[in-house]
Amino acid sequence: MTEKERKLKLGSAQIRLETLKMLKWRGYGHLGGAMSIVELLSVLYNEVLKYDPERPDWTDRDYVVLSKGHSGPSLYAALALHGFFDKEWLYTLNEGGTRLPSHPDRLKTPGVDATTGSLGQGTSVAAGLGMALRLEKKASDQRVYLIVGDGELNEGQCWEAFQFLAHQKLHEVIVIIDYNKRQLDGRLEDIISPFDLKGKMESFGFRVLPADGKNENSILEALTEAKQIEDSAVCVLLDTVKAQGVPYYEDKDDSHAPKFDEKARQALDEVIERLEKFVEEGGGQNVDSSR
Ligand SMILES: Cc1ncc(C[n+]2csc(CCOP(=O)(O)OP(=O)(O)O)c2C)c(N)n1
Ligand SMILES: [Mg+2]
Repeated sequence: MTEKERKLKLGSAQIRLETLKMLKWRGYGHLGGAMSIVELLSVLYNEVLKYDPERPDWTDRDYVVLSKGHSGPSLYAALALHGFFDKEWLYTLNEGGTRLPSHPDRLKTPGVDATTGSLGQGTSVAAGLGMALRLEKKASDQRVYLIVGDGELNEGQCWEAFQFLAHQKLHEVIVIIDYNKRQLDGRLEDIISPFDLKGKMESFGFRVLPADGKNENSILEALTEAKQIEDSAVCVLLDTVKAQGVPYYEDKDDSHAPKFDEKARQALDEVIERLEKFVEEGGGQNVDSSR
């Protein structure tokens, strides 16, 4: 394992750990969709994004639009771990007066670039941010990373925004689809089939880069390639599992926003214990720090 791989795996473990501790403390929450973007968040915040936690409104930063806003908890864990605010804030999730509402609010939380939660809307916000970057002719390596759910794609607004991105060849926005094959109350195939998602995005004019959303290297490779594309709209299609990393909930129908009973709490404790050990050990052995 290279030093970079170790750092990214450790980052994923930390984000998953902090998110699960927070949700377990709360007693319920959007576990499934928060878990399927953990590896993505680790790659973004450890390796890809340009940001400064001391200046969350720095205009030269990269932007993150979590359009599937219900996955706020893992974004909050990533932001806390990367210095935007104190980890203690995590234990105010969803409380009256909190700065961490269940869905992200850019006026409440340092590091949150867009207020989201009403599915579909983040796609248009990201398109606007991307166009603003282009019009302002800012640093050419600046990007907007838009994270969209596969169930969220049921919203027509996504496809309106995608048409705009493709027409404008707005490579300033990197669309990342969390293809976890499930939405709120079941499998996409049983509710509204996405059909061939890759082909669909391509037919809308996108370059589509598939990646394994459970594998940090694969995500990093796809995002690196996505950043090099400048003559087309670009989409990274992440193959993920809803609730990934939490075996008790992986691929279960009720993983979307469970309330934890005794059995679930025990299952969470097992994962938390394993992750704590992994983090204490520094994220794995046999690190080849030369690469
Ligand atoms: C406009 C709108 N309609 C309905 C909802 C309720 N809702 C919240 S999450 C969700 C399912 C989203 O599925 P997906 O995008 O696949 O999310 P993930 O699997 O990543 O959790 C729905 C219907 C909403 N937040 N906004
Ligand atoms: Mg989904």
